[in-house]
Amino acid sequence: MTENDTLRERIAAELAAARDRTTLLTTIVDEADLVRQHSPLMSPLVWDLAHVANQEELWLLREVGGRIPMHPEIDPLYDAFEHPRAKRPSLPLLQPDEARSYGHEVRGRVMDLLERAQFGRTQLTDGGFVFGMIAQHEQQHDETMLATHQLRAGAAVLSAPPPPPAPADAAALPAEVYVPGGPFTMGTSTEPWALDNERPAHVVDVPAFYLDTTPVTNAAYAEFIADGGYDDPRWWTAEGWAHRQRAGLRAPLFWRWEGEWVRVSFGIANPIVPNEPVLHVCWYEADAYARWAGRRLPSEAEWEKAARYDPVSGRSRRYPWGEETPSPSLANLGQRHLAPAPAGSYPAGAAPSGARQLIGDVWEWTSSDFLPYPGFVAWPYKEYSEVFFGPEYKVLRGGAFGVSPVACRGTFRNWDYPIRRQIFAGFRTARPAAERAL
Ligand code: AVJ
Ligand code: FE
Repeated sequence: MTENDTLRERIAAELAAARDRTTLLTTIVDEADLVRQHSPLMSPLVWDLAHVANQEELWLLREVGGRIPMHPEIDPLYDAFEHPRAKRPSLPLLQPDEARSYGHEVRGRVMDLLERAQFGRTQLTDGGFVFGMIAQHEQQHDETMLATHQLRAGAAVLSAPPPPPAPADAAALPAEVYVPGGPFTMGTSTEPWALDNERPAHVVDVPAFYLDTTPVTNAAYAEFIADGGYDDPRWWTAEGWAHRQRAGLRAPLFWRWEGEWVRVSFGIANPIVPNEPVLHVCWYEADAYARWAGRRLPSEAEWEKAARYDPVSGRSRRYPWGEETPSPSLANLGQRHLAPAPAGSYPAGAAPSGARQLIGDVWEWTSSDFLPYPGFVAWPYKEYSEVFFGPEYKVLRGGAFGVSPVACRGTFRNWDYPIRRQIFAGFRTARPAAERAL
């Protein structure tokens, strides 16, 4: 097999995996549920269904294949910048069967195109980039649709085996790990499917710090609540406190008090699992918890150094464990499970520092604003990253159980408003290591 054939197979497999997930998430509910808006924060599922097809048509059939638009009149309906999510249900959207056949038709033509594709004739196809971008895009919407499922009221429809129990050494792990100070390489210039905001590779000097070995657990977070953390403005920034008051926050989203804390997960209520990483907290809550704990959130650079820096070689790895693509023994990704694994899971996926679960389980809020790296170039479109850069968005790292491996790596950057809680976000805390004796 030629190198091009190997790439072709990989692309076909990633596109098929994304479509399998999209199909599952959009056939397991009835038509009424597909067109309904389950939360003003989310699009109706039928919008995501046609939007992924429309993006695939735009980038692969039109940009790469030079084809004319299949249905130019629907383009504005599926342009995320034309209509906010809350307004999408009132648009003349394609009906579920129309959206499915549009997606099917686009995919059929893409497979024909892929058959004959010559990679690297243009920057867009070099290394299969734009095909990888479209597979990642569909998987990102599969995660968004999973969040819509979590917000959906009514009987549970999704199910998956629970994550494996914590390994034997989990309870005995040190609370924090040490990450040495000094320069490391952040971002990438070589990862073929890395998106524009992950580029270019650049050196950042990060002073020594300590980082939680695992994400903060439900039990630890419940202590913050029990200690009155939601009622003490000392722990909150001014903006965070104002938001806590306005929004009436008193526990993570989907928690309710029934004499004990109960969490609703994909339509099923259960007492919180003490050693499971906390989920569905906003940045303000994570930041307040950290201050209550006498700590702080890690910066984005600290997070990436903890996840990628190998002190032995002095180089940055693709993933905490090395170069190998994620597998079920390394990380909880890909919607194989519908919950994070217990804190301390995946010892094989640990970083050189000993930190576990940096990839998978829960997105981790960092203290950092979403900003371009030095030398950033918007590519191939400004609306992926550039229009979001600025202090309104905070960066999340590491991916969650709902994230596909194709859309997750040590350099991957996610972002959202600091008030958002419907995403699969948790966090871990850090502290500077200046006091460490040499
Ligand atoms: C990277 C998750 C913030 O959902 O807004 C999907 C991904 N961009 N379609 C988003 C995305 C365009 C994006 N996030
Ligand atoms: Fe999109």
